[in-house]
Amino acid sequence: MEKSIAELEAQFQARIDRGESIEPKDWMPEKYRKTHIRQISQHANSEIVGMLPEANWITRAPTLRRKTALLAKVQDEAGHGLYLYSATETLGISRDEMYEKLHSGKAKYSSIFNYPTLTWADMGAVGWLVDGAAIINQVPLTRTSFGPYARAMVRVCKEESFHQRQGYEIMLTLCKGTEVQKAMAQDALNRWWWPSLMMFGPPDAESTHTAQSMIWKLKRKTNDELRQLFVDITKPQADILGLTIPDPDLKWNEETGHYDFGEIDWSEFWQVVKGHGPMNKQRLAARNKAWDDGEWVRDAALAYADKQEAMKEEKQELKKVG
Ligand code: BYC
Repeated sequence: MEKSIAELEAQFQARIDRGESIEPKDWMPEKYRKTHIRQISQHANSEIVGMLPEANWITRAPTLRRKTALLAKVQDEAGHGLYLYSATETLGISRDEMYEKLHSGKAKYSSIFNYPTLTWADMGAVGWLVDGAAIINQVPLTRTSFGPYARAMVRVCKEESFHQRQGYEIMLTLCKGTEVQKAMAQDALNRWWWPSLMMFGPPDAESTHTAQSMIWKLKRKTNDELRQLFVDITKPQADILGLTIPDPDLKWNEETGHYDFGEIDWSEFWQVVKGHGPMNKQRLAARNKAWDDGEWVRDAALAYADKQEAMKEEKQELKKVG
């Protein structure tokens, strides 16, 4: 007798509760598939759009060593995007459809990449804070229930820790430098601190997807838990740099064993998510331009593939005749 959807869903949830990995060909509820397409494709988009703010500084890196490290980092982000688009494709959506949604502004990517990178110190602050936040968010995702996503995260996290260190080292060098260099590092921290806290998403009480995603083990920690962890880890790092986090309410709380921190400006977050951040238009325009400029490469690759196919068929015909 065929199982009802309710029975299949119960069996599916039991597999997740036992800690089994869900693979692309396994039966899964339609909502599980859809929310994974949503989150993983948004994540892939973030990696690709996330290349832009840092690519902006490759030609202006102060030394050859810095340039090489920054180039490698930006290239790594492209790789992360590709693993994640591939993982999403296993759920039955094509890469072209995901690109189309990104380019038309329908698909989301992380709010953080809609802020400008104004000085070299921003390369330090982005590596330290943005990649630092990414690691905190993504380490729990190495245990996410969907196999291809979990496996992609293992490699991504290894690379992100190199990125975080190169960013922190830039900050450390600036902070040990002249007064002007230290001021530049402080200014970058002032601009990137609050947007970095927003990366973790809205407060749990207002998060649309957290509750269900925790049940499916798509998310292993909530937005607020991860944000708190980030603050607790990052504050001592700022102290080592001798920099001040721009939050007068940030203080150690003996009772909770965590740092308390000030109110986040959620209206700014939603403005950016809705497309009205400082750089939203430029980011989308840059992605669209890259897509249009790459048309001849896609055409040439397709023409080559068609030609190869035609030659193969011709050879097979000749074999038959001969
Ligand atoms: N920006 O119910 P919620 C990187 C949306 S790449 C924009 O809590 P969820 C890096 C959310 O999509 C960093 N939108 O959602 C790359 C939802 O809208 P929809 C990217 C956001 O999914 C290059 C609505 O708000 N990392 O690190 O349960 C260089 C309600 O939110 C944001 C990932 O993508 C945001 N910040 O939780 C350097 C990690 N936050 O979809 C570094 C994987 C929320 O209903 N993703 N929204 O239209 C996640 O862990 C989760 O998706 C989130 C959000 C924690 C981000």
